[in-house]
Amino acid sequence: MQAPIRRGDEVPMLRFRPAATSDRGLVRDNNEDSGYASAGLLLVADGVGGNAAGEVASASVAHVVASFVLGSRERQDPVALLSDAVEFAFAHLGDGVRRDPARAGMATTLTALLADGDGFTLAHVGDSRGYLLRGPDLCQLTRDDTLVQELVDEGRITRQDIPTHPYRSVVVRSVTAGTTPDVTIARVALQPGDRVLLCSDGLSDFVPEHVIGDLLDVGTPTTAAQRLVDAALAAGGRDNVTCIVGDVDEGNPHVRHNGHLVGAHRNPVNLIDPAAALAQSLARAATVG
Ligand SMILES: [Mn+2]
Repeated sequence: MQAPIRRGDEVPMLRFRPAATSDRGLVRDNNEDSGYASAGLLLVADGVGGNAAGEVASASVAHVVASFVLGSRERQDPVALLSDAVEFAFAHLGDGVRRDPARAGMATTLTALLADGDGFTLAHVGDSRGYLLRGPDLCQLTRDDTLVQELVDEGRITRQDIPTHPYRSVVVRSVTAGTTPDVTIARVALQPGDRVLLCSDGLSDFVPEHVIGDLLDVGTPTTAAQRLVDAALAAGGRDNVTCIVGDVDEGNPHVRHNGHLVGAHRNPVNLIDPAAALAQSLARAATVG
């Protein structure tokens, strides 16, 4: 990776030119993915759980993280901001289960990329993915929290075995009500001209990586996100699919607008308690230096 970008008088702030597209797909009855894209935050969440709880998990976690970022002040520690957001999101899912026990076991992946003006911070848990396209080269920023990835790491299977492995869909970590989330948070060095993609497994399970790279390399963030979703649908659309694309660009990421909401996140009925999430984010911003 590159050396971290330092902010000084001569170093401009960096932000995203964001785009977001989500589709229910051709087989599923509802869309349990949620997405968010703004100048300061890109996010994808893929929920699971019966009785519409998958929608509630992904939408509520997306809302909590976006609220914490929108409510934060400049120059707050981005690692602390994201870890506090994830911790509250997990507690918030617990509240959601107490309000409706039919939601027990609901969970979601989370992949979020924050631009704070000085640089970029990634938070990741589950099997959604982050990719970086720099020039012609596509690299994966995230490591899948899946059983098959662990088997690859242990040398027991190869990457080529993953698409046909019987346990390929087993996710070993996620943001689950009632468990402590084991989330990876790391600084990521990005530079102007980079393009990043956050996607749910509805893309990466069905569209080969070299095709993802080719489609990501063309057009605006909006057209690239739409073409990637279209490719997942053309491959059968067997899962909900969400693609969040951001071009890294000079500018201020601390813009107070709502950004693009897609998937389950678009429907307020999926949020456990939007007022509680906002109040918690403002209370945090008031107390954190
Ligand atoms: Mn999925």
